[in-house]
Amino acid sequence: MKHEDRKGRKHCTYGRSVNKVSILHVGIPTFKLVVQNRFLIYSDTIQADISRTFRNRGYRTKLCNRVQSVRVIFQTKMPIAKDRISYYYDAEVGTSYYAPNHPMKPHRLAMAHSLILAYDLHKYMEIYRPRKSYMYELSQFHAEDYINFLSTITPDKQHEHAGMMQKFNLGEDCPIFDGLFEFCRTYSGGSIDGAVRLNQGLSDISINWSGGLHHAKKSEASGFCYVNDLVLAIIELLKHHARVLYIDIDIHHGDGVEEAFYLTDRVMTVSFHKYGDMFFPGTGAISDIGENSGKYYSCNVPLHDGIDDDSFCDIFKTVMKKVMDLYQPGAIVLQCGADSLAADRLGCFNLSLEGHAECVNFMKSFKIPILVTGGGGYTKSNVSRCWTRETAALLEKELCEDIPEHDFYYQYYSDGEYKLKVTPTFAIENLNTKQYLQSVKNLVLQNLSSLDHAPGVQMQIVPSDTVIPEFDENSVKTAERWSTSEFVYRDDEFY
Ligand code: V1D
Ligand code: CA
Repeated sequence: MKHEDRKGRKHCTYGRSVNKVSILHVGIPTFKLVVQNRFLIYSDTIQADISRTFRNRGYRTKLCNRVQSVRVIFQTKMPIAKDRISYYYDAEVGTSYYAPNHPMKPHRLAMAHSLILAYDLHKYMEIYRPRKSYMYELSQFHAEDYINFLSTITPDKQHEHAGMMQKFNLGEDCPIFDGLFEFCRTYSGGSIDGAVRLNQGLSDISINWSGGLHHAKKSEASGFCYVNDLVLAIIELLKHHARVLYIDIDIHHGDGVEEAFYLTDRVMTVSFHKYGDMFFPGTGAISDIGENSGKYYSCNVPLHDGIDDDSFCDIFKTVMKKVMDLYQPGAIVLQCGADSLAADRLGCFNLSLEGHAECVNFMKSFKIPILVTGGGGYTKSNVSRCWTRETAALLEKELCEDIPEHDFYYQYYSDGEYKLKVTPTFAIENLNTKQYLQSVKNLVLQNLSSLDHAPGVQMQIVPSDTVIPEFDENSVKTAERWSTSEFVYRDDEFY
């Protein structure tokens, strides 16, 4: 929506939806419901539901005994509390540089952050500069010798360590660059802290567009990923939740996360990806469903080139609705790799921003604590468009299609006429026929129907949120050891 300010300049504003409950009650009330010290009266048929709705929205509610009262006609309008969203970004990750001609450009993170600020979205979130995760936190998943190597190797020394470079799969896809280990500590710190905030009930949604590096393995870098922040965040969520659901809409298979939890029913992984033609990483067949206790708790949706919004959203919603019904997770981690968009430099799907964001909206609609991360994405201007659009979706804000002027405006957004849109191309044929998609759906739903309904778990002694193991007391300052991500005040510092 456009409006003029007092000086007559035109500005864009974002549809601000004022959330209101409007309840008209006619009848003889039997229960008294107190919401934030104001009381509302309802009949006994709807009171439990209404009370839960308010509680889920963050209101303090108290349900009192039956009220002996007269007939009332009662109408109330109450604002509903918005989702509390925490957002993690450190400018240092946005200046990291893999290698000349390498498709992974962390600069896309600086562009996305800048666009999010240009649209004023920071005003509605808590902005954090993530703390750097510690070695012992990384070792919750990764092998110590691998993490030690990552922490000491430098570009000039790498040639002296050819054996280790090969052992840990470092090289062309995963080069050693200046500041590599700090980069890993920062993007993983954001995802871990995002999970901690969800666990503590301080946020409903955590966003870390710098995270989502789903290919990293226990002792191996892979596909531009060194440390698997998603696995680390899920391990954190498992301290509070019996079941965690991982969803991956990057065009590549989420192999690192799947592998980490392949044998357990406490994490269900669902990846949508291009499969076949030797497409990286080559895993993610529909028949890969998990093993031992994890049998049926890994789910793969293999797709062909050119999938469009309608087909993708249809299969995504069908599968995820069934997963949510059966698995009933306590928390969700959603990897939103933007290489599934049309015109991606490495990808071959044909999604628009709307199709991609519809998946995010769909998962948000279940109102379960959710960590949302980035991932792949190789057409920089579209990556920043995508994650800005999805930040707005999570905030329930509408964005003006004209990109606001900001630092990167002229250099990067002329490609789409300075619009916040990604146009699917007719030049790409959708090789996913109706029959193919139906057969994938049938097989996936058949596998899902074999899983136990919401498996229980004996929650034993739950580790504390920030486990500090034994280590050299003198090597780390006390304040540093216990610190969490730094809150960035909204009006004074936006990098
Ligand atoms: F084109 C390149 C130029 C320089 C360095 C690497 C590449 C490149 C393009 N595609 N590398 C790839 C993929 N690697 C291979 C290798 C050939 N080897 C035998 C394997 O095909 C890797 C693609 C990684 C995709 C990463 C990701 O988008 O899924 C991601 N998600 O989160 C972070 C990254
Ligand atoms: Ca995927």
